[in-house]
Amino acid sequence: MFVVVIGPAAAGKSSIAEILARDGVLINLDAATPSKAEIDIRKWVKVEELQEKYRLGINGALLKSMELIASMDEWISEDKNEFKVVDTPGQLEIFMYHDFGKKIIEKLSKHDIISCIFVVDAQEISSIENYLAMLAQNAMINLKLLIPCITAINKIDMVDKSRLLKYMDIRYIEEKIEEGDALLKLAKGLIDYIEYTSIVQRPLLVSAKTGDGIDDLFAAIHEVHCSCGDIS
Ligand SMILES: Nc1nc2c(ncn2[C@@H]2O[C@H](COP(=O)(O)OP(=O)(O)O)[C@@H](O)[C@H]2O)c(=O)[nH]1
Ligand SMILES: [Mg+2]
Repeated sequence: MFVVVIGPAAAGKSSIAEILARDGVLINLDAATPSKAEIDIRKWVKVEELQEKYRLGINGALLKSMELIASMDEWISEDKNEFKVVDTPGQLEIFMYHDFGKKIIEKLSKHDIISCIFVVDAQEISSIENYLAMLAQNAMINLKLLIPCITAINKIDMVDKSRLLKYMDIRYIEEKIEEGDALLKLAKGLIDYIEYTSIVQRPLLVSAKTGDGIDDLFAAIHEVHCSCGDIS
């Protein structure tokens, strides 16, 4: 199985990928960041070299790196018995907007089944609106990549866990939305949209630092393929 770890910069993707790969193989596709991964894309593609060669800024060079990675085969480990964790750069648009991310997923799917983990930073979820926006992003990733994607809310050691657990209760969200006005319709529509599009609906609260929730994350990764994606 490939487990592709996606998410914004500094959410903790690499930290989680390293933990998940303890009993498997770590593949680093972030061509900008040195990594201890067994398979490191920087052996073939380095962002700083692309910047110089194509006269690109950091973002353009990272996009270029994903284009090259999508057309390469060297980095794909073919052993079907292995648990392969794929770490990615923090440019979410690679997966949500451009087709390079999709091409990389298609390439992987020729070799083995794939799960995806969408890692977000718990500290960024300071309101129900932020929580809903985060779920909508996960729904978009599901839609764009067509693979089951588990949301892992990381750095749970840094926030009040009970507040996040409240947001995860759909009745609490509906109550709060009723109290608001301007964005009422949008938020209600968003809940319907998320329920309709999300394959995996229950976000997991984890901490790469303390190890909290990591067992649940492992279980969800294995469960997502065994139960046709329904872990809600
Ligand atoms: N407190 C805390 N810090 C974390 C956690 N996970 C990652 N970090 C820190 O967040 C920063 C970014 O982590 P990194 O894994 O490099 O994020 P990435 O850019 O998404 O790959 C680093 O300083 C990590 O030590 C966590 O669960 N709790
Ligand atoms: Mg990283």
